[in-house]
Amino acid sequence: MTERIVVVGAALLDGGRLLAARRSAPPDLAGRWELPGGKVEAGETPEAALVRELREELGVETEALERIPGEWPLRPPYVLQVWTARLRPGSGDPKPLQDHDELRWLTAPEVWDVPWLDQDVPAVREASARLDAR
Ligand code: 9L3
Ligand code: MG
Repeated sequence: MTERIVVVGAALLDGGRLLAARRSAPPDLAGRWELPGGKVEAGETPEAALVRELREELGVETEALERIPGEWPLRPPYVLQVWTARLRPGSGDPKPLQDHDELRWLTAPEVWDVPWLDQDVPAVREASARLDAR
């Protein structure tokens, strides 16, 4: 039996744009862009983890919308799952408070302008399809 630990990533959508966050740590991931999020804690739902992680990392209040089907391998035992999400009204703009040093809102034609983490690429492809649909 293999222990699996879920890492949630947020495809945060606003006004037809997707939020990308540039990691500042750890050194092997720094400079690459990701869907912000982090590890689901014991007893926590993935949706609750997503809301908590975006509050901690970006200082925003969000709502998880729908799971993007699929699951992508990270360094074992971690696997990445992704939900679309939106800002709650009056939440304000995301700020790179923790783990990131730059944020960018990407329109559909800009989605591949940043060097995403390899592990996030399949999920970003799925997320950008939702962007086109919005
Ligand atoms: N990770 C990969 N893609 C993502 C996220 C949120 C996380 N979109 C990887 C990076 C770390 C691990 O998962 O190796 C745990 O993430 P964090 O808790 O450092 O954000
Ligand atoms: Mg994180």
